[in-house]
Amino acid sequence: MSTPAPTPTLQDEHADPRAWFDLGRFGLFIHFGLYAIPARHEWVMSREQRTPEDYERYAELFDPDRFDARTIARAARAAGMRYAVLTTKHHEGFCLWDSALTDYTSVAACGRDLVAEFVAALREEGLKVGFYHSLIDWHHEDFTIDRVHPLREHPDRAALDAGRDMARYREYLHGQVRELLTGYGTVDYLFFDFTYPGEDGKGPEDWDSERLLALVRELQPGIIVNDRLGLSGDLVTPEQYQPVAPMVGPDGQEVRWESCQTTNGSWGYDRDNHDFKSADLLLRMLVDSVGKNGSMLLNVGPDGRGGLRREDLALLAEIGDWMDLHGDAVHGAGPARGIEAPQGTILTRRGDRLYVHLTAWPMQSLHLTGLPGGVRAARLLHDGSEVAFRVTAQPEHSVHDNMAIDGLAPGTVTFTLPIRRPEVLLP
Ligand code: H79
Repeated sequence: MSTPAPTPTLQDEHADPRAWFDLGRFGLFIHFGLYAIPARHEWVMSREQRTPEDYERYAELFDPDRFDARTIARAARAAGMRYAVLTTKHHEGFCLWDSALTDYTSVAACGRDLVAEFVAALREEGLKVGFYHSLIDWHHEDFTIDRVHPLREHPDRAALDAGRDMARYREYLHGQVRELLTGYGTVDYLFFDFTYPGEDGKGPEDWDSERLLALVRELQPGIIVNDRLGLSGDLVTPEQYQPVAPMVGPDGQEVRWESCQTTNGSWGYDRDNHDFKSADLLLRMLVDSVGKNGSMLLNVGPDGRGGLRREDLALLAEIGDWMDLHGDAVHGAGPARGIEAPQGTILTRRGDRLYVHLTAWPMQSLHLTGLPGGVRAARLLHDGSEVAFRVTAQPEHSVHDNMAIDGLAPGTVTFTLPIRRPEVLLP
């Protein structure tokens, strides 16, 4: 078994440029692009096999008068998030910054550098700056047609593919990453998306991942980069699932990880999809990540005018209400190693404090075993009120291994919980 990674502490923040991430645990993902206009998932161009010429017309309609980076940054901050990540370019190829390498940008479309607005707003709110950047580009004329490309079933696929040159696309990709990492000050986090090797796919040779990663590290030495270049990076990003345990690399050692999650199953604005998760569920997922030494990046997809959905705003506000009272169980917290979580609970730990998240309200009492050093006090987190407990057998009595008191194992602490479920306690 590998040595457990210690829970990061505030001191680490100065020594390690990546400690902010390990402490922060919670960020906002923003998927915004032309796909907000068709408003049926960010893969619409591929799913509906739209030609670039046809799809390009959305750029003429692009004028996100309700995209307000400050509103987004404030909502993230108020939700207890510590960083935010914006799609600088998604697979459709439309760029949200003032790229000198293409006219397919928000600046050409509506005169706005949304990346610049985003970065300024984040800094104002004290949030760390994250960029998402798509390796895939369905608009670029040199990007070869593969199995997810919109032109994959085009009758003239071969002719349309002739003359495309991934070497030229690579220069474009690297050039744009250089722009993003030189033009906006410190960038703390970078999410590349994605490698899909094999038949008709693309991978590290297509991106020249080694050179690209070296460029990233040269330009932003303290940055956190994910592993979707097809090389190991600084973190892995399980997409729309919670891993069963702390994630490990090929060598069995634990790795930094972050689950990226949606509020309704779609990343980009999906107008008719109202299948939203509850704030309860999202908070349980967040706490689940922390309890497994991970983080959570929660996505919202602004609409065709750039406004946040009413449902997303309400979720962020409700999450923020909980985080205001319970943030200590998330920020700077980590797994409670070696302590078994009773059914219906998720455990997190920060220093000598154990947080017991009750995902189902138990019948009056809760039994915890194997608490190192016993228990000094137990309180509800939201109001500081004490919770009665008794130690059924002290750990030092555990030599009486086969003695069970009240039917419980030695060393069990029994907490007597208020009969009435406090309104705001639980995720
Ligand atoms: O930006 C969001 C999504 O649009 C993007 N990543 C998040 C953050 C994403 N969508 N899907 N995926 C990443 C993985 C997709 C995998 C599949 Fe396929 C696409 C399965 C089938 C089609 C590519 C081709 C991988 C396997 C076959």
